[in-house]
Order: sequence, then C-alpha cells, then structure tokens
Amino acid sequence: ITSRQSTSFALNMAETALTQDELKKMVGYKAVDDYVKSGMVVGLGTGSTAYFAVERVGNLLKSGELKDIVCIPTSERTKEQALSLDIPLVTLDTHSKLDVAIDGADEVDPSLNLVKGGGGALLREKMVEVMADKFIVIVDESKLCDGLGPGFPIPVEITPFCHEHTMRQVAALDSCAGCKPVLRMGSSSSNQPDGDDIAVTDNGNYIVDLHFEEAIKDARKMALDIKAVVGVVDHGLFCDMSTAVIIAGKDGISVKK
Ligand code: ABF
Repeated sequence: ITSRQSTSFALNMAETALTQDELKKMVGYKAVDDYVKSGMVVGLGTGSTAYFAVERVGNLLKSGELKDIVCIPTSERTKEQALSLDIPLVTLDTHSKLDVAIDGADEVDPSLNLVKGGGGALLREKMVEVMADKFIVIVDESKLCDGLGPGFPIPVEITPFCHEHTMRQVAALDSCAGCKPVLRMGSSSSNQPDGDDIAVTDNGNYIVDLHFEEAIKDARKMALDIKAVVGVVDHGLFCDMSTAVIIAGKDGISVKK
C-alpha cells in the first residue's frame, strides 16, 4: 500500500468512527423516538447524554410530531434546558405518576443496576425515576462494567449538618468495608479537587463519593444499609429500576432489558 493510500484509509476510518457525542446523541434520540408518545408525562434526566433526549423532545414538540406531553426535569440544569426549548414542565407534586423517564448513568452492571449521581442530581433523578412506569437508561458503551464500584465512586447525598459525622457512619458500614469516602468539592456535578468550596446540590446538601477498589458484592444490601444511616438523604445506587438500557457502541446501538 502506498503511503497516500494508507493515509486515506486512516482518514476514512477516522470519519467512520463516531465521536462520543455522536454516540450519546444516537441513544438520546432513539430513547425518545422509541418510548415517548403524545399525551405522556415524561421524566427528563441530567447529564450530557440525557441532554440529547431533552433536545429531541423539544425538536419533536416544535415540529408537531409530539403533542400534549408534560415533562418533569431531574435537576435545575435540565429545567433550564427544557425551558429554553419551550417544553411544558410540571412537578411530582401535580404528577406523581410518569409514563416514562429517560436518563444517563455513570455505570451499568450486567443486572442493569446503576451508579448515578456523577452529575450531583441523584436525589431528584431517583424521586422521578422510581415513579415512572418505564425507566430508560441511555449510555455509551464506556459505562458498562462487570461490577459496580471500581469504575466510578458511589455518590451519597448527605445533610450539611455534621456531615463529617455522617461520612464516618457510612464508611463504618460493613457493606462499605474498604471504601474511601471523599467529600465532593467544587461544582456538584464533578469533583474538582482544586475547588476550595464544598459542592452543594440543587437541594442544598453535600455529596460524599465512596471510592472502592473491589467490585461491590451486594449492591442491593449496600443500598439499604447506606439509606438507613441517619444524615444520609439518598445515594447513587439505582437497583432494580431500569426497564431497558440503550447502549451506543462503535458497532452501533444495542438494547439490554
Ligand atoms: C446523570 O447522568 C447522572 O446520574 C449521571 O451521573 C450522569 C451521567 O452523565 P453523562 O451522561 O454526562 O455521562 O443522570
């Protein structure tokens, strides 16, 4: 092969390799196209993948292909994006039941249990998504793992009052043995070690990220144990909630149920 041919081959490969953003857009749009119908109550997730699902809802409402839907945002960031797209918004106070919720995740294990909360929105996400008849998770394949934990720390939302005490109580749980608790600094949506302020969620709480070196053996038990600690508001283990996970990979889109 001449050097020119090998160069064009390389360029061609580069062109066919979708960017991560294009993969996120693919799954975000597919989730809305496959699961959102006119007249529904729809939960809108938080994060860069859910961003595309919200964008698709706005576009389809604008074109008239979707009508008479109302949406519930899972964070102030999503609320702002939805408002900018003229998506009609309601809250759980008036709509406790949703037809479908669509959201991203930080990790997905083989049982479709999730780690969420990298975006600092886990409480409102979980409040909305437990009330949805269908919870559709949209991820690029980098989020798939064999066991939750090592790939992404487990976020726990705790009250600011005596937060160091609550962090110690969580870290002392048998089911959290070996974890390294780190109080999230900087913005609530990512740990910025240089941030000298403690990150504060939309709900005025703090987040502690539990770092594990080994895969969690029993996510369901850990979820129950963490939630039982007084001072914990909620955590980023979403167990037995996913209806389907739509995955964008280099070979295309796949769906796990
Ligand atoms: C949100 O989506 C969070 O729960 C989770 O951390 C995040 C994943 O973000 P991204 O799609 O940008 O990877 O729902």
